[in-house]
Amino acid sequence: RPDVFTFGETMVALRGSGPLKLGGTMRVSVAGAESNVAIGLARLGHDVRWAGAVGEDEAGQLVLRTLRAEGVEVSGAATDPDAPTGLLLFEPRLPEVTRVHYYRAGSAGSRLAADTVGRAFHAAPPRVLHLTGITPALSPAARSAALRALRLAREHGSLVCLDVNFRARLWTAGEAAAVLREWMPFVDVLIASDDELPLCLPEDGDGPDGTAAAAGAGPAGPAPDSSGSSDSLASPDSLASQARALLDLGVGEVVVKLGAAGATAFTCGGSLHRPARAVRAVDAVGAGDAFVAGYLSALLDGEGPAGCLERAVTTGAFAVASPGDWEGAPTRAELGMLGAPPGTVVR
Ligand code: KDG
Repeated sequence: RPDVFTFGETMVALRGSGPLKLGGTMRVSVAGAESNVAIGLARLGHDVRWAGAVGEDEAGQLVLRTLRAEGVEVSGAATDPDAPTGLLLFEPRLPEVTRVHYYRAGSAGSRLAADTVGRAFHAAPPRVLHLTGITPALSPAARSAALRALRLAREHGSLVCLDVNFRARLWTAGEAAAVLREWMPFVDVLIASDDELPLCLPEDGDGPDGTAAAAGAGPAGPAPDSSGSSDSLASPDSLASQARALLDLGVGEVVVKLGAAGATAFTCGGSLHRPARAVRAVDAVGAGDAFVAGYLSALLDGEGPAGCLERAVTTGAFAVASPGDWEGAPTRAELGMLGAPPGTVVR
């Protein structure tokens, strides 16, 4: 069995160095939450498969070539002759703030078919299925593809990991909640930032014990890009009660990303917090995906929540400390580099 199967939209990503409207040069790469996770896992030595759809264009070739070069198996991916590969522009506006512009409506990736995912899953049922809440936001077809994967995972006994990754540019909090709440019975490991948890909880009054109804999932929903930040922290009590409600629904582990404040894992056995690792922040984009890669890597190695959190905050820190979504992801041998004193030269 492969370790992990994941799928979603991966786009060509252009990264500038200042305000986009001023022009200038941009660096060409690829980005997609699920493929970021796939690359992170492949760097750590895992057998990872990615499926998605790209256009029959050079941009699509760049996506597939990059993933292959990173050791991600892409034979299950589809090429759509009738739609282009999507595009994403990153505009660093302040050291701490990056603006994202999508050109993905009607893209090949957003037209991902359930059959593509079904075929790729059947070809080699994985130990872990990883998906994100971005895919169902792309189109009804992509939403059906995700549901097909969830059903197949249950049939084949694959563990399901879901990273909520709420994207306010793609759908509303209400739309997201309607889908994610239905998915909860399939999910074994739920990863979310603190303000995304309410999207997964039953609506007010529907909670298993009526206590943890969707507090905070008001009309505005989570912050536009819910990457977890220390100034939006829910109180520890409300986090714990929301996590408990999700565990009561049958989710095995609820892992809450708290940005610079670290992460907390909740299981039936209790909760465990791990602070973030100190690094000089260069680019926070992709940190959540790197965190997931580290968490799943340790889980596949048989580690418990403490080991999973430890590797997750380490891989997350590597992502924050390097430009790009996935470029700085560590190999297994590099994991120990973090925390070396300034000026360290590895010879
Ligand atoms: O987590 C970073 C990714 O989310 C981003 O680079 C691209 O997948 C992406 C998205 O849809 O926002």
